[in-house]
Amino acid sequence: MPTNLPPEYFEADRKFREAESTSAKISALEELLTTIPKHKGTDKLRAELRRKLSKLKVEKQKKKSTGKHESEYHIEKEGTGRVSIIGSPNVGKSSLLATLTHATPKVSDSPFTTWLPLPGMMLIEDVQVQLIDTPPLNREHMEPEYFDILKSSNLLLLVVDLQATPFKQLEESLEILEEHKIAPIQKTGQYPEEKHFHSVPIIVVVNKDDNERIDEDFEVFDELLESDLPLVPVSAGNNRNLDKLSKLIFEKLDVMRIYSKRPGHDPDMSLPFVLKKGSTIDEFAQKVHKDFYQNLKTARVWGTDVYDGQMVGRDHILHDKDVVELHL
Ligand SMILES: Nc1nc2c(ncn2[C@@H]2O[C@H](COP(=O)(O)OP(=O)(O)OP(=O)(O)O)[C@@H](O)[C@H]2O)c(=O)[nH]1
Ligand SMILES: [Mg+2]
Repeated sequence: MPTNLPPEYFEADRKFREAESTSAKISALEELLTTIPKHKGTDKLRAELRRKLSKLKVEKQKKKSTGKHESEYHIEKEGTGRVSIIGSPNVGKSSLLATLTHATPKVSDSPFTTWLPLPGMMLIEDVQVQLIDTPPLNREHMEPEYFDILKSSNLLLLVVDLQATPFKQLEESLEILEEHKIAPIQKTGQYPEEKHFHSVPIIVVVNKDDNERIDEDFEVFDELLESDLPLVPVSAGNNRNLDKLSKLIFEKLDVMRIYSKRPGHDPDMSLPFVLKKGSTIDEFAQKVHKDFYQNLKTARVWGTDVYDGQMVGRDHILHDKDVVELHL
């Protein structure tokens, strides 16, 4: 790789590698090409990127003409994690998506309003999370692809309605999931191992806890339920406890944010690299650029369990909000 590439190149390169959809990859690659100075030393790199670009454009064209992704259940992954909102009819799933994202799902008093999944992006601190509203869980009309969305999710928000029949709704929802071999990760031990359940973390969102008077109903629900699953009371209608829910979502995604710093510069605090909790310098370097990964000599870290700018090795375990400077 040419050594005299400007900082914008690395920023654009990272956007490209984080892009999930073909269209996002194409626009990131086009931007990346504009950041490379035109001279002999960059000829090879520019040619390689142009080849990649035309391959992606052909891919996009093919998808269009074969209609491979026409299914309305096909939703491209975006952001750091995918969180699906599920539950019985009318519990407030779509209302929750509407309050937490810019998406505008249809909300109504009558059950079975939502027929297709709808995504929205939710910003939790500085991390973008994909939230998907789904049709109500029931036994009559469920598309098999519905369960594929759940299985591709990093977390499920199982919504119940505190003002209706929350016990029954929770029980039924978990039963339907079980019938489709999906088990809460928190309860994996309680499901037969040989049946190969797909396990996914679940948060039970107890919706329509609109005011202090109803808080008591939540307390009773919580006490009687004695569940291993984390519960959070919210009101999508009155915007209650949404911060608490966001925090819990972030926690359950099990990720951490790492900010990169170039030697002699301030750290870039605008856009974190998002890594699985417990990742090391090695894994961070891999995410930043393959050159760093291959040629890394040392790294300096500011943050948890280190003194400012401490030199660390490849196997140093990072923590949420650490700042890292990689040295080749
Ligand atoms: N009181 C109260 N009503 C709510 C709250 N959240 C949603 N609702 C109402 O509950 C009804 C159902 O809301 P939706 O968001 O459409 O519910 P849903 O789970 O998406 O329904 P389906 O798509 O039919 O499964 C609507 O009348 C909402 O206005 C809440 O926090 N408090
Ligand atoms: Mg709905």
